[in-house]
Amino acid sequence: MMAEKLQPRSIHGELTASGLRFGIVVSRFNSFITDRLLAAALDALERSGAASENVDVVRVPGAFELPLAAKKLAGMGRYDALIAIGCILRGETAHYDYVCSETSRGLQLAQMDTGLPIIFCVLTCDTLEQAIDRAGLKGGNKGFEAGLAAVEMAQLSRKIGGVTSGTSTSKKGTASRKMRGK
Ligand code: INI
Repeated sequence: MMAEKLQPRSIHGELTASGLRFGIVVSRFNSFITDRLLAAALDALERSGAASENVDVVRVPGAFELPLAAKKLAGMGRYDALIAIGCILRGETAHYDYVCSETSRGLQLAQMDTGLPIIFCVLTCDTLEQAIDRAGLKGGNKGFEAGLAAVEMAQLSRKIGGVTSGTSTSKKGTASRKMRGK
């Protein structure tokens, strides 16, 4: 039977970035792709109303280094959301699998440990063509999607922030400062 009268409250994050602070960690490896993802992420933040002085870009050598840099940025308590940008392309050895799994695991751990949204904008592709398709060609641009996801999660965290475990940056970020009226 379908419920007919129940109309639950909808809780979601608005796509409004005004006054929010973002950190973007970008890997230099496969920069042909990551630069395009970064440009699209910045475009999404700008179009959502983010200000230049509230967006920082941090470069790391490769995707494997994204988690540590993201966790350190989260610990600064400056940001409302982070975006991790990378591109991992399959080679002839198992190296790809290690970099993929540790990068995704590390970013998720950093997000869960700190309570700060960390958007996963790491392409994991078999071929360069697949990556190009997702960095501005047939598959759109995953960087733009990541920028919007960062805004939405930053706003959602304002609403459902609450208590987080570990070194919660949500207690220190712009959103909570605003909630405390500071
Ligand atoms: N890093 C990437 O970001 N993408 C890759 O495709 C890649 N491959 O294939 O090797 C890659 N390797 C480097 C790795 O991320 C580290 O920077 C390196 O191992 C030093 O820790």
